[in-house]
Amino acid sequence: MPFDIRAIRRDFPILQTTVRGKPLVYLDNAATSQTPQCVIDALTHYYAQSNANIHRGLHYLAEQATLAYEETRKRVATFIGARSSREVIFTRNATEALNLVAQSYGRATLQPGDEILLTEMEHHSNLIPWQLIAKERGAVLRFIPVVATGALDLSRIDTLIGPRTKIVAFTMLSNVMGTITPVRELIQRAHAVGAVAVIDAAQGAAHRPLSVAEFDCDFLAFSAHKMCGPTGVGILYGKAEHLEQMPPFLGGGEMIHTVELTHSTWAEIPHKFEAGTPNIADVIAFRVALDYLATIGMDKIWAHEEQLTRYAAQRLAAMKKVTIYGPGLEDLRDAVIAFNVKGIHPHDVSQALDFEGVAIRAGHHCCQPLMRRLGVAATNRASIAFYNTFEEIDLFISALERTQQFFGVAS
Ligand code: 7TS
Repeated sequence: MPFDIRAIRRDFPILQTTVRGKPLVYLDNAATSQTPQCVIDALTHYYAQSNANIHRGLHYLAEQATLAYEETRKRVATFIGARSSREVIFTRNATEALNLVAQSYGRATLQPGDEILLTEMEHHSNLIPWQLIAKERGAVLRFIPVVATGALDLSRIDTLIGPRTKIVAFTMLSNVMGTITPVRELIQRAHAVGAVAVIDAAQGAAHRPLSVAEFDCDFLAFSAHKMCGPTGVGILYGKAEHLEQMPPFLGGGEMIHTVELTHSTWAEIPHKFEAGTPNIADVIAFRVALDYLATIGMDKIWAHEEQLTRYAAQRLAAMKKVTIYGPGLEDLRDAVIAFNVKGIHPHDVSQALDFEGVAIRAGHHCCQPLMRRLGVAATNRASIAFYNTFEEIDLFISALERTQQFFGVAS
């Protein structure tokens, strides 16, 4: 199917709306993506036609809802190249998926003095869970540094990874700088010392084709809401051999095999990790989002976004008094650009752009250690999705030029 941007944009009702009387230019996709009509329809259809609790009732609706929910699990498995849908666990978001690994795998395996290797560019969601479990188990956190170009500095990796390293957890794609991390290389390094590799694909899964089988990662986490799906659905992929050994994360209904008053046994994976009534409607609608992305093609999505990101970075770089953080114009960068405008606080830039209908994010982007590394308290961030256009980048840049003029720091 050809990449027809006009047709794609018609699929998203929100992209037809205006904000403060201006056409919406949505460049906050790293925070959450917009939702196509087919996903909205799937949600309405579920509540109108097949609402029931799953995995328990024997009536028609319960059966239909259960089938549809499990259908999404199979769809996710295919989408990420997992060997089996048993390796796909539904959580609330990527954050909960990463906490699950830390609280279950981490608590069961970490010994005092063991090391967890992270990077300096992690989102707090892939940092705090490890801080919590490291403190509890007496484990030590180590960090791969980030250099000025936003890349990971692997020159001293041999001093950071070794026999004490038990977990290596890192993002596929920086949610601040758009840096693409060397996923395969890091996974191989982790496995070479017997550590497990945990991939935070919250950004990565939305932008590039990925295969957990090809990566050979042990765990991978992402969120549906960053890839055209509803909010409230996260995915944890885990190799069956790990998941089978791991204790439950949360206890309650539907995760048990037998229950006595004082002890219990657990259901098979993946159900062992899905206590209580899950987010049925949103999981079911997420299948439609994955079908939608697959119909367009993740390779085409990546190719379009790559061009747009390059164009946006070039236009920003051509402006005076604008600093871009992370990869240079010649380096690979994916969908995310952090920048500051000299003399204007990022919150003011963001607010001024909002008056023009342009939505970006300003702040620390849940990456306070990275902000310190970059020597700033906050940045602006424009983040791109496949439904964005070159015209929208132009509107963003001209709104930014007017902002500079308004604040008297015109280039
Ligand atoms: N990891 C990365 C790399 C992220 O970018 C985010 C969310 C998360 C984990 C957490 O995802 P959640 O769905 O569990 O919240 N990032 C952002 C962002 O950059 N702006 O808003 C949310």
